[in-house]
Amino acid sequence: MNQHDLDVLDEIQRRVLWLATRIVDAANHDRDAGDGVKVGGHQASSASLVTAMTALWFAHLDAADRVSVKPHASPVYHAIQYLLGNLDRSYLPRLRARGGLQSYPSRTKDPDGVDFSTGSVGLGAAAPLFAAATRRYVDAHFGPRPRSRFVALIGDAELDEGNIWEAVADPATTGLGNVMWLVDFNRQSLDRVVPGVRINQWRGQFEAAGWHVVEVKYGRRLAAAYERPGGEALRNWIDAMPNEQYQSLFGLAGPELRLQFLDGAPEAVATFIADVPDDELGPLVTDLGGHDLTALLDAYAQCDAVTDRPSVVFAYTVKGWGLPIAGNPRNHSALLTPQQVEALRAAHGLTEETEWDRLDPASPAGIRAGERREALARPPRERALGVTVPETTKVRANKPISTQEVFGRVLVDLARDPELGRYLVTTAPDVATSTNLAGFINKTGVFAPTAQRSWTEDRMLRWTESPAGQHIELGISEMNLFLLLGQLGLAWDLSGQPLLPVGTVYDPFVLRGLDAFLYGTYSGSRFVVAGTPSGITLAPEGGAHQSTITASVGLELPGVTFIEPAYAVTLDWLLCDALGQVAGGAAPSVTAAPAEDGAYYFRLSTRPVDQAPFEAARARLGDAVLRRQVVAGAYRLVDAHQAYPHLADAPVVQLAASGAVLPEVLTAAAELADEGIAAHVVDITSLDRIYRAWQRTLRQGVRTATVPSVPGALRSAFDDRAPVVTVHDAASHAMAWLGSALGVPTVPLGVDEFGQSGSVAELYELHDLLPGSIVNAALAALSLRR
Ligand SMILES: Cc1ncc(C[n+]2csc(CCOP(=O)(O)OP(=O)(O)O)c2C)c(N)n1
Ligand SMILES: [Mg+2]
Repeated sequence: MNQHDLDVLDEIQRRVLWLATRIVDAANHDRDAGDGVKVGGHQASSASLVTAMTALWFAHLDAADRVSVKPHASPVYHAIQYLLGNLDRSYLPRLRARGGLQSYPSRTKDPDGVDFSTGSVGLGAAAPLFAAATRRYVDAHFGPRPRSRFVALIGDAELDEGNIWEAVADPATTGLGNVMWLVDFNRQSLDRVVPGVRINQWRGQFEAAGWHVVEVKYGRRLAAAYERPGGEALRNWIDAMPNEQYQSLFGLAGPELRLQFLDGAPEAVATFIADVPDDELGPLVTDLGGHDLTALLDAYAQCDAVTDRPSVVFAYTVKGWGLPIAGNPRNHSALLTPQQVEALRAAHGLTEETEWDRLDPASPAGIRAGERREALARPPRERALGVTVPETTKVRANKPISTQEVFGRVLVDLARDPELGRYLVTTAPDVATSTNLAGFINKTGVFAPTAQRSWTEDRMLRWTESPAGQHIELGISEMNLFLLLGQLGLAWDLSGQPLLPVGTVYDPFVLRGLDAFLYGTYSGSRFVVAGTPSGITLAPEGGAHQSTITASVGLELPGVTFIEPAYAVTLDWLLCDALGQVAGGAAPSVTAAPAEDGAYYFRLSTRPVDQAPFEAARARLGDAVLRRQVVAGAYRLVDAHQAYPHLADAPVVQLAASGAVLPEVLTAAAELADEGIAAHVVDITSLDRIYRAWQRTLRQGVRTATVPSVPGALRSAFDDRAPVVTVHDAASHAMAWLGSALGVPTVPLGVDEFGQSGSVAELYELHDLLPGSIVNAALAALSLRR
């Protein structure tokens, strides 16, 4: 790049630094919400990345590239989008304001085309890696897209997060030559200067995982000094100096700085810098490569040249670069004072009238911005998959069968659909076979970028690895599972190809990947995940494998629809409906609610369950009505008055349950009938949907000051006068709200302690889930009537 172009970029980066700083300043000093809560923002963290980001957007990226921006650099991103002309000026004073710019980059809420949401440190680094893995899959199956580079701009302390190393280590992410991570190596985290010199350890870790590592350590001034006779000593000393000592230099000047710099240094260093005047010493020894445009552009080019593995650039930077708080160990959340902002404004040649201006379109910098805006413009992407997911598959169950087994069979059946099957992609963290994906894998094969020879013959499981495979196998990392699912579910946007992603995981370990699960759904991703097996019903497996709080998690997660079917046909209908929603509403969904956006979490079991009671309900209600109710979240499996006409005037109780415990509930209903009590049995297929239906009517009532009605999803399955017993192989709390919704006494039964090994019957006894306990709970519920 010639000097003229460098000068133009330098002018742009100075404006970016000003705008990013002022955006945070305005949020804190130009607005007053009057609630006493600090607004905050990160001027120092932003300044640290100004040079690297200016170089990317104004000299390196293409329209097809996708970038994840470190959470605390969101002001820099918005400043750049503003200068490019992609963000309206009215947003600039509205960082952290409602409807304004989000504190951290958000795909779904920011107005200027954020590629990856970030905020929970570590996840934003890994996301582009899995997006690149997704692209590799998409290219292999649907033909190559225009080449994209997947870039992550990450803080150095983010490397402390374990999920980073899980992502780097997984074979599914190896060899991705279109990935570049840029580590903003400012040697500071939130609280402190990162102790010691970590770079060598990190370099080793990346290289061991097969990554290409680049260091951008020195700026031009330092590099030139090293070339002078004796410069070697200076270089060795700066390289060896602990971070803490180096950082302490930023606050110093003059002889004081010289003294601190030389503390512990060999004589040769003192001699070498003896002729550097005091006022030049600071700028010299703090001249780092992460603020040198040429050094950075050169590093980016080096990464482009390495196409067979991911690259990571360690860019040495200054936290607070160009600001009076530069390098201060306490600068993470520090804000410039209004006086400091004023001085900065003047130093950048701006006034209060011109401070928010874009670059003059007639100036070289403005012309550059205009050219880059055009070069980076993206074509619109199609979100929906143009296929129809059937309402039901051909899977039949004539004998007792578990939901986990049905899940596997439904997937195999859908994979046979010539139109739909090719969009299905499954993934699991080393639990594909134990979660019943073997049938799907036998049918479609395992994905590998190049065909792999199979060394063993297994007639039960054909583990054929090739670019045509539709299952992506991961190592045991539930974080990676949810990160990959999240990116597969965004392939429509980031890779121009909608997919139907399906993941499986042991239900207890959903919690292990929970932050990445949240990350995916917060980013607006759509996928299906099955947590299986679940609860204490996987009895002999014991307490370490028994999930009890996952139902509550599924119920409460925004952007996730939690589904827990008990019978084969209900699972078939619900899974087809969910995939239809993922496909983009192409399925004739029967949910009364507006189209759902997000993920579908199926909590399943390995317990074989007799299907006859469901067939009886089906005969009674008919498929059309029944399917609508099943998908809406609840249906009456047994209507006591129809099953036992002689109990027409008997006391009525309702037993509500989800999943594996339904056989005990049915037995309890029969025993209650023997005692002269009419017990309806309600199978709750989606606790989440009926909860939301209830909430919707309540909120409607609250907002319009009207009397809320009982929502349809509840009315068709429940009696709003009879007391309720809820029965769940999960924490009793998850269903306990039903009594409130219906306005009746409720006795919630569930698992509120850690489990242990045993048979299903033994454990159900231990946790009061056997029919006898359910009968007693029903009597208790009846006695609570007023
Ligand atoms: C998972 C998570 N834990 C903690 C935080 C709070 N936090 C925000 S930034 C930060 C330090 C980040 O340091 P670094 O990555 O080096 O960023 P920079 O120095 O560039 O600001 C911490 C602990 C967070 N955002 N996410
Ligand atoms: Mg840092």
